[in-house]
Amino acid sequence: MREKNSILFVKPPDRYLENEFVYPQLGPHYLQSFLEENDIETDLLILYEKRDDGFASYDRKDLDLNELNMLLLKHGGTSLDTKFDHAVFKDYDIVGFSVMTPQAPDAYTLNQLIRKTYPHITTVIGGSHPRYYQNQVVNLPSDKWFDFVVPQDGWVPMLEIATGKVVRKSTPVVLTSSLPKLTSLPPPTRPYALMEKYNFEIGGVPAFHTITALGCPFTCHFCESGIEKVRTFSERMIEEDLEKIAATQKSLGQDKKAVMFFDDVGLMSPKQVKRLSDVVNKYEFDSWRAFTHAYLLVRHKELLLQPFKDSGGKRVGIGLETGSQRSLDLINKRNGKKQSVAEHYEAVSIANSMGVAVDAFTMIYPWEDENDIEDTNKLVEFIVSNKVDGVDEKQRPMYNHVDSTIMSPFQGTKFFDMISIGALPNVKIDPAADPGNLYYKGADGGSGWPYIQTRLPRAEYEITQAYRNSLRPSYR
Ligand code: B12
Ligand code: SF4
Repeated sequence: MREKNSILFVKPPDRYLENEFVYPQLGPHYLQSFLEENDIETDLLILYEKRDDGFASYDRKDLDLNELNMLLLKHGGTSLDTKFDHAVFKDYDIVGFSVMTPQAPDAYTLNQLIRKTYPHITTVIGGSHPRYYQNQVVNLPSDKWFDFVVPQDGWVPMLEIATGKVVRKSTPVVLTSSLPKLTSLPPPTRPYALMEKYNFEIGGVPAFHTITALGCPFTCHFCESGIEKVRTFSERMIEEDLEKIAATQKSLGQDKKAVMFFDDVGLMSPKQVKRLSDVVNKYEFDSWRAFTHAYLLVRHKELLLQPFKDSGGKRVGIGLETGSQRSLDLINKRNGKKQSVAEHYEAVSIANSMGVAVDAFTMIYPWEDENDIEDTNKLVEFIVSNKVDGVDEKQRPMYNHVDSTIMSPFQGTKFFDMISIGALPNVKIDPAADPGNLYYKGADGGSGWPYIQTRLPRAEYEITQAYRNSLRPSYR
């Protein structure tokens, strides 16, 4: 009998995504470093599929294990990148899956394989899928269920499982934990062999991403994070993370480097922008990107963007969502406070005139008619044609970028509830929708389709989506 449990984290494949190696799925990396601080070493298995057959349909196909590849990252720093072989699980006592909803069917398939082939293994599921689909996960059939279901924070439950403080029972055990503060946690692991595979640029410079906080003060009805309490990581932790990212980029031989802050509470106030700019400067990043909001840009203008720009900031992400005032009102981003489409136009103009390009996220909503579609087309056409007054690190002109997606109402969102009670006329969700089809941005910029009724037919929305995405620049 080994003295300590041996633990493997698993990231299931993201088969519907255009590129699996754009951003690492950070959840398990935060847990790894926390366990390491508690003298528990863990390995990480990144599963991915190499797709070379083009993308025929946005609808999910069952997982073919022969198509799967695996990158095994061992705690000592060694790694193995090869075809998937389930014998990889054999020597572990605990296998913990980190699962977002579109990954769920594959995670279930892999868990079923483990339960059948290696019954000694305790299996755990964490991540945003069990958070928002807890009932479905707990009620999986017995050949697929997980011994532990962790719907919220993973730090404490994973420590308890690893140290044997909790033991498996004959039915799934739910371990719910929510740390009031995240200030004493270590930064995520950044395994070299994984970071080496990532390929994302900001303003012409290779970039990795991180987050500064969990939760969000806004209330978009299409998003599960609406009014989830904001919990920030400590400044020390963010600094340590940036230091690690910078060191990894250096050892990868990247002479220029950038960082992206992926949370929605990045550029919120002049004070906060200044604070982030100082850290970015301290670790000598050439460029960075973060998210902001249209009304904040309109309100603070250069007070918000100047420190960003002075520290190399080239692009901001903004959820501009729609050019239809009707849809914007329904989204309710600011919890009852009016937000206007006119501010969307103004925010883009302000950023561009300061030499900052905008990555605009827009959506098509299933209640939209020809007028709504036309209004958003106008907004998108404006964004892609508005001139950005600056060049990137490669001295190329900068362009705004647009993502056009079709809203996928995950469980836990206000729109899911509204549609379920018939509060949005002409829209019905397919109650049997496969979670693997619940994604809003996948290969070829396409979206999954979870509806049985929408205001316009699916094909019209998809033609609109393809048109908007076709306006995107060839680089950013
Ligand atoms: C960065 C980001 C991305 C990045 C990187 C992915 C990633 N997961 O890191 C990219 C761009 C690739 C991405 C893509 C998508 N994303 Co995203 N993303 C985020 C974001 C902003 C931060 C993720 C993060 O780093 N969190 C920090 C870590 C610490 O949190 P965490 O992953 O939840 O992990 C904690 C717990 O869940 C738990 N845990 C996690 N794994 C495990 C494993 C075990 C064993 C245990 C015990 C616990 C555990 O412990 C951790 C610490 O408490 C989140 C919102 C957010 N703030 O979390 C959305 C979010 C996760 N994304 C979301 C969505 C919808 C998507 C997409 C489907 C969008 C699309 N393309 O259609 C894809 C799905 C990609 C996929 N893997 O399937 C939703 C997920 C909803 C859902 N039901 O799953 C979220 C919650 C945003 C939202 N509110 O809509 N995303
Ligand atoms: S989509 Fe809206 S509610 Fe969700 S994280 Fe972004 S700003 Fe917050």
